[in-house]
Amino acid sequence: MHTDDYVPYPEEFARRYRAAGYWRDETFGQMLRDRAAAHGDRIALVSGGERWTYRDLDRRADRLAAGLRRLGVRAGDRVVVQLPTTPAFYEVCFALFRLGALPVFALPAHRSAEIGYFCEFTEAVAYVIPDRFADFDYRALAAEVKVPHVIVDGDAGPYTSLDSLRGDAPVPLPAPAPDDIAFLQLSGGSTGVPKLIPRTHDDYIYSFRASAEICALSEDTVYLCALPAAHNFPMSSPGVFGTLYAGGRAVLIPHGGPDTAFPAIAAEKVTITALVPPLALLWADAAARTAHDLSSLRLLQVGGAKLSEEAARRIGPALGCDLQQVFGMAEGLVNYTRFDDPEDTVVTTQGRPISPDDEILIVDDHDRPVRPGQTGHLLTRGPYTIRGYYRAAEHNRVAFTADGHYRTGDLVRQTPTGHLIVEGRAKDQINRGGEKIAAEEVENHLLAHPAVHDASVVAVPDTYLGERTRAYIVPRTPGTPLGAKDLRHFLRERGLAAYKIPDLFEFVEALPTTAVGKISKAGLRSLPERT
Ligand code: OOB
Repeated sequence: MHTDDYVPYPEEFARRYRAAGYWRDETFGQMLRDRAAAHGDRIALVSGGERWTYRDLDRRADRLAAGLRRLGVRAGDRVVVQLPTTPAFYEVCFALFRLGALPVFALPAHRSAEIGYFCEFTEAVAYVIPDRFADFDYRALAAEVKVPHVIVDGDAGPYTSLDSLRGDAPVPLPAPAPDDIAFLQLSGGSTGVPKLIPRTHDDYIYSFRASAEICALSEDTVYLCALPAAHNFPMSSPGVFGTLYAGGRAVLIPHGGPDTAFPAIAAEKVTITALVPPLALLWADAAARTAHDLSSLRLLQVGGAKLSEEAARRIGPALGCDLQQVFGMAEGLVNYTRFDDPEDTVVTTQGRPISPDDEILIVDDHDRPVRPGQTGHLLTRGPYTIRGYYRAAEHNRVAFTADGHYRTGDLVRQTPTGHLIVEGRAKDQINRGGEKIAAEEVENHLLAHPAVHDASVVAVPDTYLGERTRAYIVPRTPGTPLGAKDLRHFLRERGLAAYKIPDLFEFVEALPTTAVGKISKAGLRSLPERT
């Protein structure tokens, strides 16, 4: 890949991370090869009636890599992958990893606005989709996107079927280097267009290997992937990749609701899973009424958004297992509460970093360290935190400090034990039950409506989701009949993912401004709700 595309770790840091044993020259392709050699007959992935052993997954990855190569996919190429949580998701990942091509991880909820952007921005050579998922036909979405190849898991219609690429005999392929970029992950972001996160084999494998150790994963682990597979949390914290690293078994389900998850836990004797807070609360309530045996569950990880202390105290006992809080980000840094933490620490903090070499700085608005225990902006640098976004030189100058610390946009304080407590957020983002929405992205789409003069999008508290989205709209001509319904329809027509469409709309004559004339989001957040 072109070196202008990403910011490599400085050589002195890379040397240090290797010397410390974090980076062990492992690659995804070799990792799967080694696991298949060590326990080829053990089950790696379970989904509905399908059960793939480590050997199945290894062979399938080889064959699909050969098929993709025949199609023209080469090392360094980008391929947008928008698959639900199925074995095919991992088959495609490992095939691309073996080729040295880069998956660009899209979420099933993304629509033409996001997918069109990913394909164009990364100059993707292919786009991989299911035929249908959750009452949506992804082939219709593909028709709106410009990309050389569309590959469909299932009924391909006019496109290339994944099946047609699965029959090739494996071909020898040059292995990617451990410090090569392995894939592009999506940032929650706070900018007009989503930013992409380049992760290397070295850094990512370290993050889930160390996570697997912290969570005590082993060959006996049965991990339930209840969140969308493409999300960083169920992918690597320790997630499905950490489970495969440990030789365990991953159970894949299409949705994380109790109706789907509880039978899967009972049938497969699931030992660990990861949830966002609203889902964890739903499970805790449903557990009281379920006939399914959940007693195999030992650890419930909750992260992606702030879990209240009250909820944290309730969840473990309700599900009869340990709770672990996880505060992570696709850019890198992940914090966990530990098994030997006192209960108060587990319910009141969001954990401490994975690595002794995760550098944590908590600073004021002028980048000066705050006093110990005070709240400030979290900056971080370390062996699995990126040094820059993909093809974003300009944005990188504001998102990173001159010496390479990532500005997380989170407001935190640190306890004397090194645990972090998330106190809020400085970035202009809505965290809707773990799904991140950049206010500016939604505002730009709203401003494209001919009858909208101005628009501002803010988070408002919500008892179930934690936060939801409210849009303030200044119509172009006061009194024009412009309603929430029109704007929702307009955003859907523009191909915006449903979770980004504001929950509430307020029509106002003007937006409050700050002393220097900028729109005051704080002013908007404090306005009383009228609808
Ligand atoms: C995870 O990753 P992203 O990239 O979707 O979102 C990262 C952001 C953080 O900067 C923070 O604002 C928020 O999500 N967040 C939390 C949190 N975990 C994430 N805020 C409060 N409490 C928490 N426990 O969300 C993610 C990635 C890996 C593991 C877990 C979560």
